[in-house]
Amino acid sequence: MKRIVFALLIVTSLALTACGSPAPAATEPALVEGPPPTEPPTATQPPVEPAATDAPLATVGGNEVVITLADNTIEASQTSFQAGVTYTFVITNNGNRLHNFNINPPISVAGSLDAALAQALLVVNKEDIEPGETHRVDFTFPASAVGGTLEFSCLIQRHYDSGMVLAITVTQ
Ligand SMILES: [Cu+2]
Repeated sequence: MKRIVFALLIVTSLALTACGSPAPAATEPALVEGPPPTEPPTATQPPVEPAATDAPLATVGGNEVVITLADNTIEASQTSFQAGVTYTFVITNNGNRLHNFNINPPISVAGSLDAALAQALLVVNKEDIEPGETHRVDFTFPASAVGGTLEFSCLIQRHYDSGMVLAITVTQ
């Protein structure tokens, strides 16, 4: 008997809920409808499969890192990276002076500017990014870079000292 009462209560509450909610948007005029379709149905056409190739998918237009050098600043569109992923560095010298671009341990860690340059993972010489020029280079952080102390920099001492340095992080 209790079961029946309980079931009746549920049915009653469901009915009340249904009655309590007005039908949605029934009064809206149908002005947003497009013109009636004139195309014949195309459901019989087979779906177009993408061409199968051996090329990796992530190498075209992906993973671009924009680096902007000026006198004497360095900016990057991102400073966190993943080991094993190929990034395309797009480096522009917007300054009036020559700058180089490096991915290197800090001078304070390496011990000297020459040591930082010698231990750099990537070096783009100043001749490759003269004022107004843009240089593109692909680079993949090795697993050994994970957790290391690294930075983007211009390794010209006066430029480095005046702020052409940007700490980065590399994760697995
Ligand atoms: Cu510089």
